[in-house]
This record gives sequence, C-alpha cells and structure tokens, in this order.
Amino acid sequence: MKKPDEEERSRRWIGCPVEEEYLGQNRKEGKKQRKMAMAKDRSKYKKTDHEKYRKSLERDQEAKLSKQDWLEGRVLSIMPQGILVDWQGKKVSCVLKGLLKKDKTRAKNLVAVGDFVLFEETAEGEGIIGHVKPRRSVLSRADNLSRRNEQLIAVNIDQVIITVSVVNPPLKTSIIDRYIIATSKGGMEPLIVINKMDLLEEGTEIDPLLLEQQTLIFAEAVQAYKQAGAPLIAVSTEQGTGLDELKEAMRDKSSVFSGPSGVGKSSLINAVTGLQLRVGEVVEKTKKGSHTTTTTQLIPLEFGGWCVDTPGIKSFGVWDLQPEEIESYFPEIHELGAQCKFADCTHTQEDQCAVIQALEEEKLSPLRYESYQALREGIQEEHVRR
Ligand SMILES: Nc1nc2c(ncn2[C@@H]2O[C@H](COP(=O)(O)OP(=O)(O)OP(=O)(O)O)[C@@H](O)[C@H]2O)c(=O)[nH]1
Ligand SMILES: [Mg+2]
Ligand SMILES: [Zn+2]
Repeated sequence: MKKPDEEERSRRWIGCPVEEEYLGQNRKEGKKQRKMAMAKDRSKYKKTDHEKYRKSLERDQEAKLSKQDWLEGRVLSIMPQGILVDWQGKKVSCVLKGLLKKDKTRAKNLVAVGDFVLFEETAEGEGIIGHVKPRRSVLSRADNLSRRNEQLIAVNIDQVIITVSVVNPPLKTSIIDRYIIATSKGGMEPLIVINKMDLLEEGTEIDPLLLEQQTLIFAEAVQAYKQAGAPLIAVSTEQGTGLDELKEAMRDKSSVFSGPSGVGKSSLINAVTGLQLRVGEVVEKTKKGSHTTTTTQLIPLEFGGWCVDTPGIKSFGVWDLQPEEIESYFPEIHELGAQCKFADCTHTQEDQCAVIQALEEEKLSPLRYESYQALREGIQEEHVRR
C-alpha cells in the first residue's frame, strides 16, 4: 500500500481544475503512449492537448495570484440546491462559475466532495466557486452503468475505510480487494473495517449454518489481509467494540467510509462522532441494506480530521485497470510469482508455478487468489467484448 512519494505527489498537485489534468502523472503518461501508438500523425491533437494543459496551468497560476480576493473552503456536499462549502466552520452555499462548467459531459466530476475551492462571497452564506485546487488523491470507481466513465466518490482523502459487515449483509472479500486497488491507485491508504461482530456470537437469530460459514470467512480474511499488508479492525457498533481503535486511526486524517449498503457506515460515524445521521434497515429477505444514505458528505471531526459518509454501493469496478497492473496490487502473489518457472506466468495452469504451489500448501489465501483471477478474467472478457 505504497503512498506516492513526495515528488510524485507534488507532480500530481501540479494538475488543474479540469478533468484531464488531475489524473496523475503515470496515468497521463500511459494514456499519452497509447494515443501515440494509435496514430503517428497527431500533430493537431498534440497541440490541442498541450494548449489545454498550458491554459489550465495559467488558470491555476492566475487563481493563486489573485488569491487575496478569494476565500478558500472545502466542499462538504453536492446537492441539487448547490455546493455546500465549509469556510472556517461556516457553511456557504455555492454555485460553479460558468467558465468551469464548459465541459458539460463531465460536469458531475468537476467538483467533488473533499475538494479545496476558491470562492467569492456574493451574499451572506452564498458564493461562487471560481477555482478548484489540484487534488492530492482521488477515490473513484467505474460508472455503474456504462463502465466507461470515472465516478469520483471523494477527493483529497488520506485513507479509505473499506467498510463491510461480517453478516447481514454477509462478508465477501472480493469487494474489499477491488477497493484496495482503487485506494492504492488513487494515492490513499486502505483500512478494512469489519462491522457487526456481535452477530457472530451464539444466541443471535442468524441461521447456524450461515454463522459457521461467516465465522470461517472472517478468520480467513484476517489471515489474508495480514499477509497482504492491509490493516483490519473488527468492530461492533452495537456493542461498542473496536471503536476506540477506529477513532484513533481516524484522528487528524481525512477518511472516507465506503462499502455496500447496510453494513453500518453511518452507524459507525454516529458512534465515533456522536452525530445522528440517518441509519437504515437491513431487508430481511435479501439481507441487503436499503440505501439509506443518499448523498456523500464530508464531516469535520471534533477530535481532529474529517470523515466522509457515502451512500452504499451496489457494485464496485476499478476505474482504468490494466490486466498487467493487477499483480502489483497483490503484493503477496507478486512476491511468490518471482519463483515461478516462467517470467510471464499467469498463475493459472502453468508448470512449476510458485503461486499455485503456495495455494496448495495453504501458504496463500484462496480468497485473495480467487479475487486475483476473477479480476484478470473480468478484464480480459471486457477486452474481448470491445
Ligand atoms: N447487529 C448489528 N447491527 C448493526 C451494527 N451496526 C449497524 N447495524 C445496523 O445495520 C443497519 C444499517 O446501518 P446503516 O448505518 O444505515 O448502514 P449504512 O452502511 O450507512 O447503509 P447505507 O446508508 O444504505 O449505505 C441498521 O439497522 C443498524 O442498526 C452492528 O454492529 N451490529
Ligand atoms: Mg448510511
Ligand atoms: Zn505462477
């Protein structure tokens, strides 16, 4: 879970308020290379790209120069009525300056929760945003419907609290693995939080078979993420266990709670902050949440830092994931892979594959291996389809 080093980070920051530029140096370079390979004669496009980039840098510079006229705030939430901005503890309802809205197709990504913005106050409690500051990190996912668009969940975040529950809804590790990838890609640290531990105790109304199965999956998950180097906290909002540890991990940081509906994201935030965000029911029949939280909001923490509550997601696709990239997000598989006979081993059916051997000897978590393979296959399928 490597954080980009300072230099790389400062390069990220050079970005600009428009979409294209904040996506990070590596990605920009990869994109550039792909495009170059596609057509040799791109002088026209190259000029356009360059022009765009130059202009955006100028805008960033201009914004900085005239900074004394601006107020700097942080986006708390984006609602139909306006963009709610925190300015020194005060809430200001803002709109976007026309200039920023030019790229209509991507408008929903122009400003995201967590953005630092420069705005002018136009009336008491109202303002116009003229500049979005470059982002130091971005949590995004592939758009649910098209999978061709990047959907920003929150930006300028230090850690993603990947929230799941052990039962109701039942723990599945594949979603955690995809979140870990998105977290690392976006320049953040993951923290896995497994909630509803109270339901594993005897005497609850959970089906004993399910109970046994989930107890096993939980134990396997603890092992797997230890090996993968991703921190994990088991909690129960109901009983208050693990909450102190969670609070400590959140202190002085910006954290986003993300995960399926009904796992207890809002309940956890309430427990840690003393707030009273709306919490929902888990539908008995489907064991899924009822999508209680409908907007993403940034919440200042009294003990220092910020946290973001987000609506539960139905599926989580990692945005812009290349097949050859996947292994690097599974450090334990990558490490084992160095011992495989073939350098380009896919760890599926090859001879003398150290990964498969480790799996057979129970030195590698089958959960992580399955995730790895599913991601590879999923991506290949998508490539074939296109
Ligand atoms: N048994 C048990 N139930 C819990 C626990 N934490 C939360 N719940 C219940 O789980 C249900 C869903 O909680 P929410 O906090 O609304 O879940 P959420 O993740 O915010 O859901 P969305 O907003 O829909 O994404 C509520 O009925 C909570 O009371 C826990 O530790 N144990
Ligand atoms: Mg919620
Ligand atoms: Zn192999």
